[in-house]
Amino acid sequence: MKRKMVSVLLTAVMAASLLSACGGAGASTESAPAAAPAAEAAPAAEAAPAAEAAPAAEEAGAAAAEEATGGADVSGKTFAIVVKSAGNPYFKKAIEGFTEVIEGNGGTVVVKEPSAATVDAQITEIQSLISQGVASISVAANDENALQATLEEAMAAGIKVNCFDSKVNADSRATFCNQAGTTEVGQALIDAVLDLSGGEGQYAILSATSQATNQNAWIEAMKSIQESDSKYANLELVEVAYGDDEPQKSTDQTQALLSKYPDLKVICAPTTVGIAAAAKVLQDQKSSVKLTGLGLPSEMAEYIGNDDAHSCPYMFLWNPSDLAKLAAYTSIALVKGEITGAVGEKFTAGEMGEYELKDAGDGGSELILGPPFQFNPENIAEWKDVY
Ligand code: RAM
Repeated sequence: MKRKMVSVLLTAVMAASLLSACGGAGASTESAPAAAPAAEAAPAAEAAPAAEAAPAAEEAGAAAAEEATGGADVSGKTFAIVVKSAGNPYFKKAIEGFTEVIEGNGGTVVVKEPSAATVDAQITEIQSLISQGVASISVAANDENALQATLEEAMAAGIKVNCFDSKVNADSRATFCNQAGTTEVGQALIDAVLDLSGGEGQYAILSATSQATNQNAWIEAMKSIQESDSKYANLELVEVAYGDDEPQKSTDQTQALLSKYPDLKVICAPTTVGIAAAAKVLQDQKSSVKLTGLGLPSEMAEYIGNDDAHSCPYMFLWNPSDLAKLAAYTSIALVKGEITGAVGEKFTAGEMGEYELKDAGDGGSELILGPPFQFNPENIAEWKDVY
């Protein structure tokens, strides 16, 4: 009951901002005000436990709490989150968001952070979760197909499986919590390359691992958009390099790109680890090569600017904490049997509002958090302390 009351108060504080920040899949990449309140509402969650000292309000709020959370109390159940790899600040934020929702609704969280961003490391972690008999697994996949046998074994054992950030194939999951439309991300990135190159010339992509489903999907989207419109005809993609979401390897790959391609104009890094490493190399070397991609504002603030002293004029991302909150609510809905993962099903993701499972185009379903958000010199100061 107390937990439900906490949820009611949280809902009251956060509902309006979160609804607009997370439910607006149709908004543009310029929707700065929509995303800001979601992250700024986070401190309210820390204040919430004070509400547990208000037993009188508890009774009155119980029914409303049940309604507001979709009846999300999952006391006694264990929810696992499996990230791509340990030490990535993006996933630290995701784990925080996931934990806040699960523990806020009475559940227990198990966090698995493989030492490297490999599928083998994830298989080992998932096998241990199957032995442990968790209720649910949310995974950011290091490979689209290679987790299938292990995740099918988990589902056969009654464990609800969903993915977030980076998906597995449709047979290996109930549903996928996607951060943003794949084409939308690809469009934002190729348009940024076109803009920063001045409309022509060489660009390179610095990716994460060669098997990462999300990076590969965004790169494919960039390539197909480039091929489909003559306005991109004078751009030349010279190489896709892989830094494996390791800072040192990403640094080495950036340096190699600079020496291999003296005429390079732009590097696009659709990975927070890669873009941070590339930014340091370019800015330290006072390189004229411009950088864009997907980055954490906290790591990229010192590199964002419109002058020669800064390597990155602008970049994109979404709130990784909100993405994992959505994965947590999705896990709860699956465990409680409110959804099965079929296209068209709807559920209430707590204070984030109602979500509908959409066709992911791969034979399975997905939920989309919202549009990619652009960070630039005008708004980076506001965001650098948020995530
Ligand atoms: C890295 C990871 C993650 C991706 C972000 C943009 O942190 O590769 O999967 O979503 O970058």
